[in-house]
Amino acid sequence: MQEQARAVFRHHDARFESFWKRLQAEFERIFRLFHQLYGWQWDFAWHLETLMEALGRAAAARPNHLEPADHSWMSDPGAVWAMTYIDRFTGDLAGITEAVPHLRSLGVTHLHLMPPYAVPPGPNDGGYAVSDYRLTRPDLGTIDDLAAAIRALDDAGISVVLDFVANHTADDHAWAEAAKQGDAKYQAFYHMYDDRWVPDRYVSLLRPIFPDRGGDTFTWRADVAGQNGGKWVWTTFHSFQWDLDYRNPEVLIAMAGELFHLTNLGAAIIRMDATPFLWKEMGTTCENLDQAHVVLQLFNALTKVLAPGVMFLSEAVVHPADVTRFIRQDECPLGYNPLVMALIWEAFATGKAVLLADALTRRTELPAGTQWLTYLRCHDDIGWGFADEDAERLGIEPVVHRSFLNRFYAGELAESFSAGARFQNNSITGDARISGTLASLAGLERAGSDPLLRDLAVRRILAMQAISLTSIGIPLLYLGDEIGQLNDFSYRQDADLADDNRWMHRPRFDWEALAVAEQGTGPAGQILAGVRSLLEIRRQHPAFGEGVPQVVQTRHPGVLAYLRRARRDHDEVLVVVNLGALPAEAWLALDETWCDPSTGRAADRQAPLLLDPYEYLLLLPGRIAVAAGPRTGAGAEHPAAGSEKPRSTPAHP
Ligand code: OTU
Repeated sequence: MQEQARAVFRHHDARFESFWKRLQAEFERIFRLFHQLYGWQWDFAWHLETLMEALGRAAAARPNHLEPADHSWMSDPGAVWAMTYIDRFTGDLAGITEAVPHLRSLGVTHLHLMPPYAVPPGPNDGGYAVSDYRLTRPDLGTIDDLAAAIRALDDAGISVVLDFVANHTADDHAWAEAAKQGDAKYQAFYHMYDDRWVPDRYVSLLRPIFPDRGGDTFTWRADVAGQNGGKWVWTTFHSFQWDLDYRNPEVLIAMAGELFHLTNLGAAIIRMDATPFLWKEMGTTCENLDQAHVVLQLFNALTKVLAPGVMFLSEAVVHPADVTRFIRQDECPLGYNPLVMALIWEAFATGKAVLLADALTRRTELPAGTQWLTYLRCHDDIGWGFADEDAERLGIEPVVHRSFLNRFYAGELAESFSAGARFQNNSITGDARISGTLASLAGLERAGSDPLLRDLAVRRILAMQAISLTSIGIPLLYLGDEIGQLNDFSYRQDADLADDNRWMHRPRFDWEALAVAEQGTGPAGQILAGVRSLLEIRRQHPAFGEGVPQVVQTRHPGVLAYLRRARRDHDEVLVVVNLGALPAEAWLALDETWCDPSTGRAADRQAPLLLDPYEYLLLLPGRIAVAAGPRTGAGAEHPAAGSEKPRSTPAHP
């Protein structure tokens, strides 16, 4: 076996040796996980062999320049992620390098390029309907351009994040086409049925993810050869996204092959799309099943052999306890934090810190070697994914509260500052999610040209960013938000996009607005300067790279305060944020005095801390004299934001 495998590597003996070593280290795990899923099949051993052969071939084909990465960045406070659609950012892959100066100015270390792979003509869910992982969308460039862009970004110190959409393929993927022709092997790649007998057994327990489609998870496809002139196909998302059936080992092996191929393009991180849905089992909700975790762990073990530096990111937008279960060192060491995201929005709608503070306290702990990605907006909608039981414990009725949040952010309430829209309103359950850009949802759109409202909106945006960038995990920016881009309704003119209002918050990146913002004036300039200085402070403090926040009582329901601490350098920062549009008086339960070294502004339990509307402070332990700290222009409005040098703990005078 070893000699057979060595032959695949031809003359690359050293590379073979290291591959073989990694395989030996992982094989037991691979065997166990594969056996857990398919051990009952008579041809189990043959499938395992096929999988191992694919792995060996991928390892032999892996380009030489891709070295194992080091993962110390995970606790580096300087790690910053950004995400974008290539076409909407720089037009194509070749243009990406032109964006490097802007990315650098934000300190971006990781860039998620939304799916660049081949898609069907017509609607394709922003690339999440993949026709072929080995080809790119022609308007973006070729697959070689993709590899070159990854390499160029890497040379500029920016690691690339690419998607693996494991749950489904597009309905024109070669496998789907073969299934349409009646090829039994490929019909068994998907969940497809001649009549409603099986679908109806499943459907009563399934949650419609895109209820606009009418509440059915299955789609009748007359173009699939079947006894009744078509078949019912399992389509969790859109009718053109066909769910794969991982109970079939051939599916896992085939998708592993695609994963290997895309891993060899050189991405440092693979974003695992829609992880909760990977495995279906009758009599269950078909979300978050144990086998979905096994599939991911198996992909993880295989990738450890192929590309030990590559790391998975889990995209799960479900109950917070289920979200956390995907985040493990041997599964997806990184995971989006949709709970903190949603609760930051909740906190600014209600002007109350209680739910967010509770989540930061109880729901942020993760296993060692893993980390959250914290964000305010991504390309998707905002779902109110807090746990019912958490809300109830705090005296909040969850269904009523979600309904309030939807009305608030859809701009249906008189007191709302938001210009958002409902996404996938479920008329049966009354449930909905929210679309809109950060700036539009946070009030900049509705502010119009009113200087007072504009000022409030900018403050609100920066206060939200302050929490997103300092509360937990690694920060993620949706590019365009750093210059306050507003909703874009041009998608309504494009027939392929018109029925998905998430496109309103996916505007083309406005390079002209960036050039203006660089002058530092206007809302865009203030937002950009504020975000940059928050990121700059973040970089200087190991406290933001590790551990979980410790909430500090403020005796004001609308003031959130938390402490970040690092073992490294005994670094500590206290973050205080006024969530409301009115000045607030907080009394912080602190044992010592904390202060802003640039202004000398101090907080302790002896005196109230007076905060301006949406003001945020980043305070350090100790008291210093007023004139002692550096003060720069950028920091004038938000005092802590200006200091450039790494801060050591200021001494008591
Ligand atoms: C993901 O989101 C992607 O981020 C979306 O852009 C895609 O449309 C979708 O998958 C299909 O590929 O429902 O509203 O628990 O909630 O995977 C967004 C996870 C989504 C799902 C999530 C999904």
